[in-house]
Amino acid sequence: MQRDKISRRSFLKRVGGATVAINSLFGFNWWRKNSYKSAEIKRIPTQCHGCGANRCGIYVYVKDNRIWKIEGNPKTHNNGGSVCPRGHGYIHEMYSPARLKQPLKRTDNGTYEPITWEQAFKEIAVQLNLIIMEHGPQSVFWLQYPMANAALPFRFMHALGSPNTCSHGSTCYTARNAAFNTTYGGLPDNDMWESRYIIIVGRNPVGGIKLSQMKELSHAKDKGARIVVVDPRHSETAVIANEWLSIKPGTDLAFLLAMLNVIIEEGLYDQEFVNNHTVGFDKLADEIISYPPEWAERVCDIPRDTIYRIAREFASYRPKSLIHRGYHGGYGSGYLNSFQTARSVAIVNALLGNYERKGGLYMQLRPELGELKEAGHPSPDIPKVPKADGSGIPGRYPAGSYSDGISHAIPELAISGVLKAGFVYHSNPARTNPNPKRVIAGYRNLQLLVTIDCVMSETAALSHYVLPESFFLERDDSVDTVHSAKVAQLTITQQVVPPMHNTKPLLDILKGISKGVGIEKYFNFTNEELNHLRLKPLGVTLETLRKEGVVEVGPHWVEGFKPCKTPSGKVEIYSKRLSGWSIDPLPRWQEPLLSPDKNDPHSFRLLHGKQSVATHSMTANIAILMQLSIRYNLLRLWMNSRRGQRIGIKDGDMVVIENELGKGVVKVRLTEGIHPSAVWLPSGYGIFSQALKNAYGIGPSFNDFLNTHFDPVVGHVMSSEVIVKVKKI
Ligand SMILES: Nc1nc2c(c(=O)[nH]1)N[C@H]1C(S)=C(S)[C@@H](COP(=O)(O)OP(=O)(O)OC[C@H]3O[C@@H](n4cnc5c(=O)[nH]c(N)nc54)[C@H](O)[C@@H]3O)O[C@H]1N2
Ligand SMILES: Nc1nc2c(c(=O)[nH]1)N[C@H]1C(S)=C(S)[C@@H](COP(=O)(O)OP(=O)(O)OC[C@H]3O[C@@H](n4cnc5c(=O)[nH]c(N)nc54)[C@H](O)[C@@H]3O)O[C@H]1N2
Ligand SMILES: [Mo]
Repeated sequence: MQRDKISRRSFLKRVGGATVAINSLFGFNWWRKNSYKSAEIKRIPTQCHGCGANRCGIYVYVKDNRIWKIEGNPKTHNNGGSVCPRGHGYIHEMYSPARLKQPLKRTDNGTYEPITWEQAFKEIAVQLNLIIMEHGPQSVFWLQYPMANAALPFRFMHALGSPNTCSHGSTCYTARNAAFNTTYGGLPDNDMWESRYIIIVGRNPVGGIKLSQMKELSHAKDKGARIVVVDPRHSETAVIANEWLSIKPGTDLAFLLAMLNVIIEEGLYDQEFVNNHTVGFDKLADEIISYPPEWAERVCDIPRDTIYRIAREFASYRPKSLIHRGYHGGYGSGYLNSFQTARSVAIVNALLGNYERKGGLYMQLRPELGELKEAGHPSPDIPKVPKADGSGIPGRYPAGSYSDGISHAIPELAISGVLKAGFVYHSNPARTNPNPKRVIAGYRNLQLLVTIDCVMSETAALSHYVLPESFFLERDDSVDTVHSAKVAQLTITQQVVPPMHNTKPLLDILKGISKGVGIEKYFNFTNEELNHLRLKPLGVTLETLRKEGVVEVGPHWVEGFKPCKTPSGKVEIYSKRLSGWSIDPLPRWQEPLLSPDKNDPHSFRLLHGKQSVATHSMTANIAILMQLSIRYNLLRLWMNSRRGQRIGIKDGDMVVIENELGKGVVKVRLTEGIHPSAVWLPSGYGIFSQALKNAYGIGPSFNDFLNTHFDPVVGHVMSSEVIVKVKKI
């Protein structure tokens, strides 16, 4: 109890000023006395924006134009009636004094002055015109969150003539996506609900929250399914698993190759599926002999007997067994071998016929939304120039996707002068990309940087112009789709309350800038018209969608193989396309790029990951979420107890993490729950924008220690290829 009191007090001391400000802005007492009791309660469905990834359906309860509370919309697949801590926390951002309240322009002395929208649009357009005239449209980039509104910036950039639009994907999931695209022709989902044996490799849906997956996992467990978590860390998901395999980080590929070895050598695979629906099995069978569990145990630290047992058990449940498709932690963008690791996950599932089967992986159905051109609106052509970051280009990053690109290449391209101007929309690369010093140097080198955000993020604070977007509860977005289930759903983010400040939604911002650069004909529509058109082919009215918040659109997924969108139409165990690019066409063992120094007891691999109370950098400033972190002592570096003892570190000690790039101080959590070769740092801290007072200066970020890498297949960030020294202060 005592500890809790102290942490709460010290927390309030840190956020003191902000707490007072929040209270006066809320005017909560005034509101409670004057309008709370008599006000009509409206319940408006919309989507939660507390994380970029999920867009859960919620009901917002509004009294007298004030948000009272939110609840999960029980009809949405993504969350089925629940809301996670970040969702509840994020609505507080609406009333935060840190919100941007009007457009801002950087002055010569580095401060910001408020300007009108008209001035902002005019000046940005003039500068954009000059830059395009001198350096061409491809010198302009746009970085954004991948989400429902994403089509609008592509339209804007294509109209300008630039292919350089990218998402945060290169720091998140591009290795995984490219691997599943190569193997299956698309990214499948997991049917954990029906599965009897679930292996999860480096994914933690309970901490890196996806509410639907948490529900599916507990349902499967209740029905007697076996859950195996392969993770160097005893994660929140490992807590509910039957078995936790503490793997040496960066070596999942060895574990999976050995699984393939047992499945093939012992003939445990689905012969019929392999014969009819895959290519290259024989080539894999020839090579896989080199990877028995006896070999793998030396590489990945999982005992050979365990690998044999798991492979046999897992295969015995086929096709109602699956290896989870993963996301970020294990092989999204972590290691040099992440692409081949994700390929191996896809191949194990395919050999057992766990693909397009109940209880296995399956391809979600995507409804075809209507388009603006159907109402005669002109569509700009896709520019023919290649992407400046090299994604999707043979000889550079051939398997990279056009829409994700390589966001962390921007600083380099800005320093070399290839990029001159850019827009950052709903993203914060100065905090979420590797090596902030280099990101800052790169972005500062741009002639024009415009950030569209709701707060003064680290990236906004580098920008020439900062444009405030209305908060998600204050605006309408493009109609969205939810695919992560056996039938697709349409959903929508719609306005719940009027904007509090002088802010605009994205479409109005694009309209404003497009006038001055002569591309306004591409934005001659309202959001309402866009949404009507998106819905038109699906036979759903905007009115119904607004009322329900979510509407199912068929057809339902049915079991059974469908031709893959791969060159052969089959599951490509062997990929000719990869061999044409001089990339291993079969998964073969590949060491991680870096390894800790075995002779130095202070040397560790630095891992990072999600905690339930934070989304990347974007929620750190929310007082109530940061308070939960402090209340539960969440900001600690996990270190293996034996390793700690060896270097004189006790549980709760303060330590310095250091390498050639960065230095940071943090408290240690000694635990048996982490592989001895690594330390693990939660990833929601390290805010250095001084405007974000509740989070400023609290804890380091893994990015402070991470060099700028590009893997050779998709150019992803390799965010776990980082070695640090840890010492007691
Ligand atoms: N609370 C919360 N939830 C989120 C988000 C958030 O910011 N906060 N963000 C959303 C987004 S964008 C994403 S991408 C997902 C991420 O979701 P996840 O990928 O599940 O999250 P992570 O915490 O990055 O990593 C998962 C696990 O991988 C483990 N891991 C690290 N290295 C290795 C390795 O080499 N091998 C293996 N086997 N395991 C390893 C980590 O210990 C961690 O437990 O979460 C989504 N949900
Ligand atoms: N430090 C750190 N770095 C990371 C990660 C991490 O957890 N921590 N995770 C990695 C992963 S998995 C991912 S996916 C990426 C994510 O990388 P980013 O997309 O850069 O991460 P966020 O912190 O979510 O940044 C979102 C930005 O959008 C702003 N924003 C929020 N809502 C709105 C809105 O409605 N409109 C507008 N215009 N802006 C809005 C937020 O204020 C914030 O500045 O980062 C990767 N790198
Ligand atoms: Mo992510």
